[in-house]
Amino acid sequence: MMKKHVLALAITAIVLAACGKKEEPVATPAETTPPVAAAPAAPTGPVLDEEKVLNIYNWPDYITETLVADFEKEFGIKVNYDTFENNEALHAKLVAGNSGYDIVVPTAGFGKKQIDGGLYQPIDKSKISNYANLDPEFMAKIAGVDPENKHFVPWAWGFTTVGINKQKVEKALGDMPMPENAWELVFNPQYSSKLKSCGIAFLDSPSEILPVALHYVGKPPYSENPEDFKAAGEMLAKVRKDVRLFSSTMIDDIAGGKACAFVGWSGDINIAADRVKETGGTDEIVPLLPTGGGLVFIDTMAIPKDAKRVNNAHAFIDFYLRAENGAAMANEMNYPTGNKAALPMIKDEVKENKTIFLSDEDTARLIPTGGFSNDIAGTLNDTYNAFKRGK
Ligand code: N2P
Repeated sequence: MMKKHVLALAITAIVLAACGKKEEPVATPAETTPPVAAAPAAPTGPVLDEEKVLNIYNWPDYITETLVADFEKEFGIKVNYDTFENNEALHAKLVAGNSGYDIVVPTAGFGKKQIDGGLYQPIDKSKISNYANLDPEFMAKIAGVDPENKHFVPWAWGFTTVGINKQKVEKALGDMPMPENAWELVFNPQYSSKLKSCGIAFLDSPSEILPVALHYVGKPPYSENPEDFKAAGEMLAKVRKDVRLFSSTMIDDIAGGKACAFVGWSGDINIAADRVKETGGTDEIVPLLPTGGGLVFIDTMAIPKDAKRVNNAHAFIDFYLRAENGAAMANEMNYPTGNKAALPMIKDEVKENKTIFLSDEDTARLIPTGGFSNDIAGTLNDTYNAFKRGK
């Protein structure tokens, strides 16, 4: 048995050396193996790279506590896990090339131009035994930006929305009732001028702020028309004086009381809410479901075209797609998953939280996933930077 195994490996090595590339071991031709009576099938684990390393680049606060350690232990692979603050930062890394990363987690809509630019290699679905756990309807949505789901495998999804510290906002608004469309809190000076005292925070990213600003002023959220950006920029300029911070550490900023109204990510707002409760705070932190829509993001795993440890990357993706790992993402991190098999393992309190698993009505109001083309990137960045600089 042992000998057979060694022989198979040797033949594989020769074949690989002859091909000059590192790939999945080639099956040994039947004739070369001596017949062994009733040999049990050799255990088939995933094919791994020689280098027992995997470099992952993901968003902060977006992974369950033990996932990396569990993977490392089971597969004997050392994971280097780095984080980026927004899609723009990830994009810059990928465009520069040689990032060293084997898995990155772009938002699907934003990542479309990375696919178009040839920055990713296709996923080999035959190496992902848990692929069938994914919800076909959800995959169909992603196929809108990644035809046939060739490059993107879902990590988690959520929406960018307005969140509040309820007590502080109510106090700051005084007699003014809450607006029906929660975006008014941060985009309408009548409200923002009142909330200035307890702090308004915006996510620090053009691709998060401009779609919701465009939508708010009645333009297409992913407009390609510079005139529309002008309208959004004028609206933003009027509330600039009321914005306290542009944040890349929103959970800390919310839980630490730096802001009472914020444009943030649904799950992160819920994480901040949990943190306040756990530390004995009484303030209620809530992501609102604006009638004016939240901005959907579907974040996905992708393998950069120059990734070095492609087999390890596939092994990790397969591991992540185990139902229990998808469920943990919702249970621990407040982000829903595209993993259908995970649903029965998600806690009732999470499933019933309408800011995590949205009602049909709120889902219908969401701003669908999309992306800006490279042609409008200059206008997008200029509009955002002018807003941030306040000029
Ligand atoms: C980070 C969640 C980020 C999702 N905690 C935004 N795409």
